[in-house]
Amino acid sequence: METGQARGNTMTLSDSAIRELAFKMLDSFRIEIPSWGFANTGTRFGKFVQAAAATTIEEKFADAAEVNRLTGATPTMALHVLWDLPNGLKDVPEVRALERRFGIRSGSINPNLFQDQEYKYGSLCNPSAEIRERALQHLFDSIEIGKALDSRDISLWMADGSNYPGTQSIRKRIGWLEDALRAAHDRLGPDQRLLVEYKPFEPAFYHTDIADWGMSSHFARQAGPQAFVLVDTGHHYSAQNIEQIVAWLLHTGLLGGFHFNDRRYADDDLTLGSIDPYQIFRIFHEIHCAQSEGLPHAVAYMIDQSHNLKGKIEAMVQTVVTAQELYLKAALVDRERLAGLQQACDLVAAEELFRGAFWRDARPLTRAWREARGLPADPLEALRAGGYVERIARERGSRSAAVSSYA
Ligand code: AFD
Ligand code: MN
Ligand code: MN
Repeated sequence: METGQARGNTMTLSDSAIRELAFKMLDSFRIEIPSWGFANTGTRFGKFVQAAAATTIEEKFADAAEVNRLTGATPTMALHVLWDLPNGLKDVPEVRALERRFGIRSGSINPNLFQDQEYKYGSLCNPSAEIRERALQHLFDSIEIGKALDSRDISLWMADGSNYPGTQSIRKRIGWLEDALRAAHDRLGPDQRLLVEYKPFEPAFYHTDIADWGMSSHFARQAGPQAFVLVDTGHHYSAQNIEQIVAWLLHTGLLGGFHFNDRRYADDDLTLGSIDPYQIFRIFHEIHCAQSEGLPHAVAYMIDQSHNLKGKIEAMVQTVVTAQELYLKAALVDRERLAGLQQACDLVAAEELFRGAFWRDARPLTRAWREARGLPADPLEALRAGGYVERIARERGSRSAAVSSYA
């Protein structure tokens, strides 16, 4: 059996030490799945409904439970306030009962400040003080729902912005948003966090009010100490160096978490690692480095994908399995050796160590971990063999086709 001796790429640990480290990493790796990932959604060019799609919050919890049964890594589900708790706090008892029934806890709470007609010209940045007030009240209500569900994170994304030069005052909108986020921060419970997500484009195409990590950092800083930045991997221009942004956010103590997905052109919400797995590895590497140096706060790993073509649950399992493998590959970088090579500017040796860790096949280790934890060795295979999707497609078929997206 090959020892763990470095071939210039990964750890200089023995196989058993690598296995122990791998198990420790996988035991601690948790990634949150989005309720909206189980419902019928589509693109602006149409939606292909799936017979197995969830149309109720109960079905979303059931689907999340199946993903967690197969992967052992997804104990929480992100909720979207309007889609999952249409009656607000009144829906909390039902959600609590579903948590107990399916063994899935409510995860981050996602306000919805982008769908109502009144938000046509913005929500928290709308020129109308009355609409800004209503949007802020929805944010306050979302915070209260989070408290009632013992949910730590309020995950805030807004579609605010404009489509044409000269149609809005960018600076006035900055001021309105600063006020709103400070007010929201003051409503947070002691253990809650406000995660401020940025996005440079879509649905606003001239300017968005939180367009990049710098703006998001500013809003988080000025809102208060419980506000952080949320990095959605699809929310960047194609050439951007996301792991450099992550390194900055780690350095400044502002990294709250991620919405993981992959992209070829824009915010495509493709399955994580389907286009550029190396980028996700590089992101995880930055976090492993910071955490090994004592990163003081939690980083929320969340998936933000909702598939129009792939099977919803199959894509979710595929994403979680990919995330586990990339997280583990990055964890097995021999960071001490790498630091020495970086210090010595031994470029090729540093690069060979780094990308060698990316090329390592982590699947034998993830397979061994699953078998040791009583999980299916191949979650995708187990999903197919288990017949869950076929069963729910039979049960839900007619209803799912009738219900609009984001139900
Ligand atoms: C869309 C937005 C953003 C948000 C998500 C859930 O682009 O990523 O986090 O919907 O509301 O993907
Ligand atoms: Mn997102
Ligand atoms: Mn997005």
